[in-house]
Amino acid sequence: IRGGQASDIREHPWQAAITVYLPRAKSYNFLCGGVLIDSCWILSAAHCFQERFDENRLRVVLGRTFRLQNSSSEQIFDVEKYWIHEQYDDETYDNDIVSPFYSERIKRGLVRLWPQEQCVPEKLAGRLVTPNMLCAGDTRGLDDACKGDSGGPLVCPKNGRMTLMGLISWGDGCGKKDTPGVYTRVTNYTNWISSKIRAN
Ligand code: 4AZ
Repeated sequence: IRGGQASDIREHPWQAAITVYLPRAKSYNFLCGGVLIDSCWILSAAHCFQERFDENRLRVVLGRTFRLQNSSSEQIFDVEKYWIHEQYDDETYDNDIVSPFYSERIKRGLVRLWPQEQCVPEKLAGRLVTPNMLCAGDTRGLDDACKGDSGGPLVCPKNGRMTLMGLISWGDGCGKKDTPGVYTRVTNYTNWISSKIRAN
């Protein structure tokens, strides 16, 4: 998160950290964010899994405020299986390297949804924007998602509940004025998500 504020996992208990075992380091390393959407079901960004990691190398951590600090509220889960969307297109993820410079503590940022007519390549270094994406940003250009946040949730208050609207996906840099972050438009996938859960 660029800008934003230090937060506590209890403010967004659905936040997950996905970690991958690195044999050379003999340790689990942070891979991406995720969001708990049902018991035993996490949603994240497909580009985090482009390397097609074996399931037995992956772990999901819930309930932690600090990335490397155990907590009495944490729960760690093995991953049984994951599904990358059948139409996922990795073309537009040039240099999508994983940075090791992560915040040690969970953060939150405040952004506003952008009108779709302003969510266009002209605002995003010419990169393609599809109807499966949504834009959100801080009008002050301060708070924004950034490297390492991918797969984490964008939530909006709706009828007194926080509702999942987006998954952090990409952007043109971070925290640039008049440049939004780009998120997977989760509402386009409710049928896809339900079918995966139902079938498994
Ligand atoms: C990234 O590299 C990334 N400012 C995620 C979100 C944004 C930029 C980059 C949006 O994972």
